[in-house]
Amino acid sequence: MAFDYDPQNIFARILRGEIPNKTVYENDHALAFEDIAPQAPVHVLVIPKGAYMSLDHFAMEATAEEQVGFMQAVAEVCKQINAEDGFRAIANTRDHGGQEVPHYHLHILAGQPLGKMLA
Ligand code: DGP
Repeated sequence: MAFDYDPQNIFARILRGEIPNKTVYENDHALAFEDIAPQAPVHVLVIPKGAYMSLDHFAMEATAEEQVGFMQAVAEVCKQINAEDGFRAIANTRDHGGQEVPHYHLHILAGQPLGKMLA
């Protein structure tokens, strides 16, 4: 499928410094910051710096270096949030997945029991 990235999406604007964010961690390939509307005591978004719309776009087209950099950011967030008790990672994807911002982002939710989503 063709991935048609919109450079005006809100996370692209955050990456360009046009909109402030509460940064949790940053490296050459990824930025982690607090979600503006937290759904749990800890709610961090990890995004790649490259122009990828979704998890599948990132998985198919990002370089190995970008993918490693992204996962390093995930690891750093997990260290910072005291993840021993567990957490949930979600990548809403396009319409059926309920994705609102068309720049790939991984939600990391933690800090309380989150219930079971899938039977
Ligand atoms: P999704 O539905 O998976 O596309 O989630 C988008 C998330 O992005 C949602 O939890 C709210 C968050 N969000 C939207 N706009 C902003 C913003 O300007 N700053 C921050 N930090 N988060 C935002």
